[in-house]
Amino acid sequence: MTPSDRAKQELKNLQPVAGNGLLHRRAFLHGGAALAGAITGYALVPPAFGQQLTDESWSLAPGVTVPDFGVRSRFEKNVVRTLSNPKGEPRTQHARTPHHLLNGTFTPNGLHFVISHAGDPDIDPDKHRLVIHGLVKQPLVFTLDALARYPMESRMAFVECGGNSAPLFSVEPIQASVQALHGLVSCAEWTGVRLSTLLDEAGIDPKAKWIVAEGADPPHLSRSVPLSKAMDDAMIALYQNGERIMPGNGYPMRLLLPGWEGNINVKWVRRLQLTETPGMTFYESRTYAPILPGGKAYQFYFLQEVKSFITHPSPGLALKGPGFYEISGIAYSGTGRIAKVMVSADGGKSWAQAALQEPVHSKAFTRFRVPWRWDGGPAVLQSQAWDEAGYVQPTRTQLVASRGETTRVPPVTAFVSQHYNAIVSWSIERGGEVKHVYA
Ligand SMILES: Nc1nc2c(c(=O)[nH]1)N[C@H]1C(S)=C(S)[C@@H](COP(=O)(O)O)O[C@H]1N2
Ligand SMILES: [Mo]
Repeated sequence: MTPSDRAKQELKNLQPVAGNGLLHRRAFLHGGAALAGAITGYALVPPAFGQQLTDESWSLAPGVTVPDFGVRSRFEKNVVRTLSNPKGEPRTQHARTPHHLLNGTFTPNGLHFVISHAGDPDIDPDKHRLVIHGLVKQPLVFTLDALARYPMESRMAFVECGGNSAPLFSVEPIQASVQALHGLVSCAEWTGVRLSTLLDEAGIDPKAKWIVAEGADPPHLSRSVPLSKAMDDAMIALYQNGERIMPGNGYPMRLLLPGWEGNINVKWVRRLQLTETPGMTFYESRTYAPILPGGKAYQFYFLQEVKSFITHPSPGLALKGPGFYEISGIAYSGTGRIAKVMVSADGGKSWAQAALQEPVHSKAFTRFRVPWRWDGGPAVLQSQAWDEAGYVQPTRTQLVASRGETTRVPPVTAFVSQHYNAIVSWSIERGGEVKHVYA
């Protein structure tokens, strides 16, 4: 028996922890390097070593000048956002994050999703002002410089549009990539000033219960924020992954409400008015107030609930033959930390516990991973997440029972599709192709 045959035998002997080949995450460690080689097909026989490394042009002459602003390799050109309105016509623009081409837990700034209802304003930071007024003891106005003198903090946080994953409300599963289906969520490290610090400085009138936040873009997008959230973990964010916020994400400042519906995270924020009652603005009375099956509006429902989806494999990333694969994906909850993610390869009949990438941050992406031995037969991959508050990601059947589907004739169609957080199912076909199914 050659070492590689032996490794193949060991691979067969590995005990799955759940049906359809889900392995314990220590399988690799126990099997050692030879096993890994057998699994992936990368083991070398000794005489072939030398032929593997050849000197290409880049190994023979000095490279190019280091640029003053780094850009990624030209070989990564296809890792881009998809645009719903590439010509910037006068309607909403969406740019979706390519989750199937990324890994880890935070989203590079150029790939953070964007929803801009009237394009990205080109704001001169020296001219931008943030005004706090209304039910306060002392109205205040801040320049960017003034804000920078206050104590700052950094935190990881996802932002997710309430309409992310909306295609999954349709009666039939829509065949599309994870980018098209779930690309309206991203995660970054945001740095800025706690809103409570600024509100304390302004002095809150005891009558104040809400804050109407307004952006500097032409629609002056406005949303009402309960004062309790504003005093909890809200931030006026100035930096995104260490650099100034991207123009599309709110340059030079945005309201960050960790774990809450994307729309209320007002970009280019310029006004915070403290009020007794909510403003009943357009975006909270119409677009982000979907009508539930009973006819009642799903209004002032801010939380992005516990959710997960598998990014690898996923539609468009076909498997290249039976063998070993890592199943990996993203889990997050607007309530707090992710506590557990279970993965199934047999459509929910059996489950294995995935490894969570540390550190697990509150209200931020958590990468989960589980090793899998695909036998080449049919499989249905699913993930289900739990958060530290004990909330569990629902099945699609459960979600649709309370929230409806997009079957109906318009206008209902336009209103039902918000806050989809149910389990997502990828079917692996015989040839390795990945399809979106409802299991
Ligand atoms: N001023 C302003 N704020 C805004 C928007 C906008 O168009 N204008 N879009 C909202 C919507 S619908 C979402 S989902 C989030 C998206 O944040 P991002 O573009 O930084 O990902 O910003 C919200 N804040
Ligand atoms: Mo949104």
